[in-house]
Amino acid sequence: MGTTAYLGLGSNLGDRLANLQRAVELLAAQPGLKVVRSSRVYETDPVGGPTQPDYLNAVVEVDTDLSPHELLDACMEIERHLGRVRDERWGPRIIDVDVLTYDEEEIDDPDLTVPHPRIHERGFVLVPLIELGADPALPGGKRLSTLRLGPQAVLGVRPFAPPLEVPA
Ligand code: GSY
Repeated sequence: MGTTAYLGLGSNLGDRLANLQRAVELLAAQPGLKVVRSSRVYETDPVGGPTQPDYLNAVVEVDTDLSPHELLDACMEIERHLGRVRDERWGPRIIDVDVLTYDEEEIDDPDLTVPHPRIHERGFVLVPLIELGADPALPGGKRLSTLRLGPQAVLGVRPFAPPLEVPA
């Protein structure tokens, strides 16, 4: 197809693992998008927001012909389909599908910032990206592989389940 992008998936409401798996299936059903592989699933302490349940997080690599904004729209449509209500900013959610990177592109639009501005601060994104051997450029231009991460980077990120199944 065309462009490699990494998407972050998260869920901390309902059947969290089923929500992540369903998101992968819906992504794979999108025209112009192929899910290449998934990281394993991690259980992670919630970062920010109110007191809320632990998350399950994973990162998927996709190969896509969609533009960055078309990809964002597809992610938001999947969130809506799975019943996500965008209410409290850092609050609990059935599903979150974030565009983390889109090839080497830097986009700074009101509705889409790529690379995602908080990748390098979030263990629940860093650890699955490292597992996949992905080395995207981060906000500010540094590569993930050049970061010296302290123990806090992996704190609260626990392997939970094998990689999500990627439909053929
Ligand atoms: O940014 C996505 C939603 N989110 C998460 C998440 O996915 N995982 C963890 N561990 N904490 C989070 N806080 C928010 S908001």
